[in-house]
Formats: sequence, structure tokens, C-alpha cells
Amino acid sequence: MRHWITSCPSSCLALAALAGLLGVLIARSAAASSATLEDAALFIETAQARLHKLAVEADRAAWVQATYITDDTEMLAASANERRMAAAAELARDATRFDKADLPSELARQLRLLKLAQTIPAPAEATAREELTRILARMEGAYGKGKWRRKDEQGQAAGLGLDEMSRILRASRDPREMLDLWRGWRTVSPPYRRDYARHVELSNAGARELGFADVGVLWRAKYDMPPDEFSRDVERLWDQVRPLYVSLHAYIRRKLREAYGPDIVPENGPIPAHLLGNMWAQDWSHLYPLVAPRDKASSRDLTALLKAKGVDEREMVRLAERFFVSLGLDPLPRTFWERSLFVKPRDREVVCHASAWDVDAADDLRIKMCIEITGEDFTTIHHELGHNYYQRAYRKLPFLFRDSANDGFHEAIGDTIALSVTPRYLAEIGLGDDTTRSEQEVGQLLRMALEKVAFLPFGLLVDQWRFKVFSGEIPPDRYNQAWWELREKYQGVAAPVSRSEADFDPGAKYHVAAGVPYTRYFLAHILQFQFHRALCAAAGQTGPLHRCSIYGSREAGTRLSRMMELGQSRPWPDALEVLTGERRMDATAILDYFAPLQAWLDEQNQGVATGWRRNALAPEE
Ligand code: X8Z
Ligand code: ZN
Repeated sequence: MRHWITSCPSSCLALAALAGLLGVLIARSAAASSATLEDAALFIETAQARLHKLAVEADRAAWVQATYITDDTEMLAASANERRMAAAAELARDATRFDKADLPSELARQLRLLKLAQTIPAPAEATAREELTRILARMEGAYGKGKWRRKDEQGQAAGLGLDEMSRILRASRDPREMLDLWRGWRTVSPPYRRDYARHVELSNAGARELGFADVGVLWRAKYDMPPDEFSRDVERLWDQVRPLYVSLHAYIRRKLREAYGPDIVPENGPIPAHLLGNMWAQDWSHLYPLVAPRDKASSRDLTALLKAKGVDEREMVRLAERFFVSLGLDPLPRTFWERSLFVKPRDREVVCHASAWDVDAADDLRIKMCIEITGEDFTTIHHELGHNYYQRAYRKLPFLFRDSANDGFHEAIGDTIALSVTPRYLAEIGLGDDTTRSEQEVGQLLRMALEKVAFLPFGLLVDQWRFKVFSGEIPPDRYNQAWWELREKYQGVAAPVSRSEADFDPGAKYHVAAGVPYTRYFLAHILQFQFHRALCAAAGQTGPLHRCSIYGSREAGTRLSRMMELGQSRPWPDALEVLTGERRMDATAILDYFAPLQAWLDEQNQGVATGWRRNALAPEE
């Protein structure tokens, strides 16, 4: 049922009987001084059956909406989601009746998870709830359909979607063109700025009804520790990796300054956000040809290898599946190949942002992705299949346990596998030959760091912004300004032109428009290296982490499966321990992985400014 990316949407007609039963139960437990074990067990069993049914209906509607955006599918998805949210909110409120009961740990955990299950909690009042679900469907639809009307030399306007714009952006080396694209995509989000502010009010009301101060507190409560302790843990991880990021930032800024000149790139200020080859400056890997070390350039360009071999979209997915199968996991079901969306349809609007779905919790696994034949998408396919394999591993558990240990785990599995897509592995499966000389490894590590290390502060800041928005610390009239303060503080990136509160730049990111939490990706970028280190050890590999591939290792596969099969049934440190023997998330693995690069960057950065100060270059008008 849950699909990984959008929050789960939902129906409830034939459930009157269950609701009646529930009413009796609740009346009984309220009358009693403490809820009985049988009451709680029956309550949970009934709740799970009800939620399961509604989730399947909501996900089917959401699938149709995301793969065929029309006003009608948007309405159908919104109303199915509304039914699910109504039930989830009602059950979460009812569950509080058992708060004081002394229950076995498994049952107590299920009750707690029931209260935490909603990402965007709906208020009890029906019109407010309907308004919220309509806003959510509208924002995701608007993002998915978003077009920038670019005027050509003759003044004719052609509508460009995000995919086309991203394709041009990543290859462009023309600052004017990059700036146009950067600005162009940001014309899509201001129309739903007011919707966003209203969704904050409505979902906060839902969170308060459940006993949380706001939605951000609810999100942070999902980590098996007090919300403040979790915030400190995240800061600790960021402190561990920040020096590596700052080194990378300094090196890239110098290279960009050499390429585009001192008028565009400051010596010691933030990097203008349009120059990094990605619409949000979250993945810098497309800069590689511009910044590669001259003498140590890596020969491995996965895009070129895939194209040279004539590998198509479906074969890319087959190759990724083959990796999972080599670990001892089952092939994907026939329906996966029939129902997934791999290629962007020409005749309709779809939400291209990649996602993985588990529609019925039986075996209806799917991915939805507008695949392009690139190394980046090859990695994303592994990412999505990681979700599908996790969903399959926990599908036998009770409904409320069918999720990852924490949301970072879900995001980390496929990426962990993709870390094993090494030159040696590619040669093994007939894609290219492994002729990498050891001195070229710095090039490879730099390419990887442009993807993984560059992402870290972005992964962190999206929810730093949302937490403050939900708490009211950032009111609607400071949405955009506060966004750029955080972009600068964490990423050392600045808007290339001045921005105002008429803009809504956070909304130009999918997860903000679609209400999907983002800290999960920060955690995943730390965890995937921790998982990789443990699985490499299980596979008996002793060399440097960046050379390790667990391809074909049944031992690694067994370790991974044992962890994934736990789902959300235990606090995440237990699951982490099963896989790694460690109980804390720890960034030393990512630092180990990139240690040779850190040493090389230190050499390169000698005499070069590191860090950034504000307003080193005033944005042009
Ligand atoms: O949204 C995703 C996945 C689906 S869960 C494609 N990612 C984040 C993003 O695109 O912003 C993966 C990396 C970060
Ligand atoms: Zn994902």
C-alpha cells in the first residue's frame, strides 16, 4: 500500500459495521477505569483492517492521478485520500484512550504508530479536511503539470516541463541560459503559495488534535526518541560531515570561478544557485566534466557506457533487478513489468518525479519514473527498487509495522546497492571494461562526492525550513527570505537574482509541493555508507570502501533481508544493529569512503578561500 514518495492517500462505505463495533469498543473502554488488553487488541486489529482497505483504494486512485493528471483524476484521488485521512485521524484520536493502559510492547507500539501514521494529519472537521485534501492534490498536480513558457527568438512561447528544463540545464555552460531556466522553473510555484500557507494551518490543526504542538513536532516524533533528541542527533551527523562538504564547496567554487569569471562567482561568498547543473543545486554530478582533475580524470561515464551498449529503459530496470537477485532476493513479479511506468507518455501529463509503489501489500509492486538513459537515472532505478524490495520484505507483518525502521532506512536501501555499482561490477556485467588506474580513483570519488556529499546540506535544510514554517517561526510573509537564509547557511548557495515574497522558491521542490518529509534523504545519505560498510564486511571484502561491490554475495543479502523483514516492528536502533552491529547512525563510514578525496581536496584547496560570507557578490537585478 504505501508508496514511497507521496504520503499515503484513502474509502469507507462498507465500513459502517466496523465503525459501529469500534463505537461499542470505545464506549466500553471509556467506561472502564483502564482499557483492557482485549479491547486494545481488538481495536488495533479492526483499525488495521480498515486502514489497509482504505489505503489500497487511495493508492489506486493516486496511481491513476499521478500517471494521468486531469481535473477528474485529481478529484478522485483527493476524495479517496480524504476518506483514508478521515479514518486515520479518527483512529489516531481514538487510540489515545489506551494511553494509560499497561499493554504488551508490541501492542503499545502499534497504538503509538497509529498516532504517528499520518504525514499530513487531517483535522476532524469535515469541511476543513476536504479543503486540505483538495489543496494537496492541487499542489501536486500543479507541480507535475508545471510548464515554463520560454520565448524563442521570434517571440513564440513554447511550454517546457521540468524534465526538458533539467536536461538543458545539466548540459548548459551558458550562464544566461542557466539563469533563464532557473528562473523559469520558479514561475510554477507562486500560484500555490497561498494554498501552501493554508495547508500549514489545516494540517497543524490536525496535529494539535492528536496532541502534537505542530506538524513538524509530529514528524520528528517518528524516530523512537524525543523530538529534541532527534534534532540534536541530526546536528551531530551534520557536524561530522560538514568539513568534507566545505572542502568540496571551496574546490567547486574555484573551478566555477575559473569557468565563468569573478563577476559571476565570488571568491569567498556563496555559489550562485543556477550554475550547479541541477534545478535545486542538490546534485552537482553534471559538473564533473568541468571540474574533473586534469591528470586524474576517471574514464567511467555511465551514461556513455549505457548509450554505447544500446541499453534501453526496461533493460536498465532489468539490470538493477539482477543485482538484487544476485543477493538471493526473488525476481520482481510479472505485474511489476506490466503495471510500472518507465517512460514518459507523450499524450498525457504525469508526475515524473520517481516513486516506488506497493499497491496491495500482496505483490503489486511498481515504479513510476520517466527514465532517461543516464547514469543518474540508473542510480535512481536502484533507489526505487530498494523501496520495492523493502516493501516486499515486510509485507507479512501487521499493517502498522509495514514500513521501514525509520524513513531514512527506506531511502537508503537502493542507494546502498548503487554504491556497489563500481567499475569492476560494470565490467562483470559487460558494461565497459575496468581499466581504472588507481590514480584515476580520485576522479571517480569526486564524481561520487558531487552526487552524495553535495546533497547533504540540501537534505538537511528543506525540513529545517518546514519545521520553522509549521511552528510559526517562519510566517508566510517570510517564506522566501527564510528559505534563502537556510540555503546560504547550510549549502553556501545564493539566489542568482534578487527574490521577493512574490516568489515561492521552496514550492519549486517536489517534496514541498507534495508534502513529503525530506530529512529522510539526509539520513539516507549517511546510512547508505554505514550499510555499505557493514555489507562489504559481511561479503568478506577488506579493501577500500569505494572499491567494494557486494554483487553476488548471499551473505550480504541475508543480512540485508533480516533487517528489512523487521519492518517497523522494532525501534530503529534494533534494526540498525541487525545490519551493522551498531546502534547509532554514524557518519564515519561516509568519511572513510571519501578519505582519499578529502586528502586530495586539502591539497587542491591550499591557499584557496574556504567557507562563505554573506553578500560577497550582490545579486544582479
Ligand atoms: O525523491 C527522491 C527519490 C524518490 S523517494 C527519487 N529523492 C530525493 C530528490 O529527488 O530530491 C532521491 C534523492 C533525494
Ligand atoms: Zn526514495
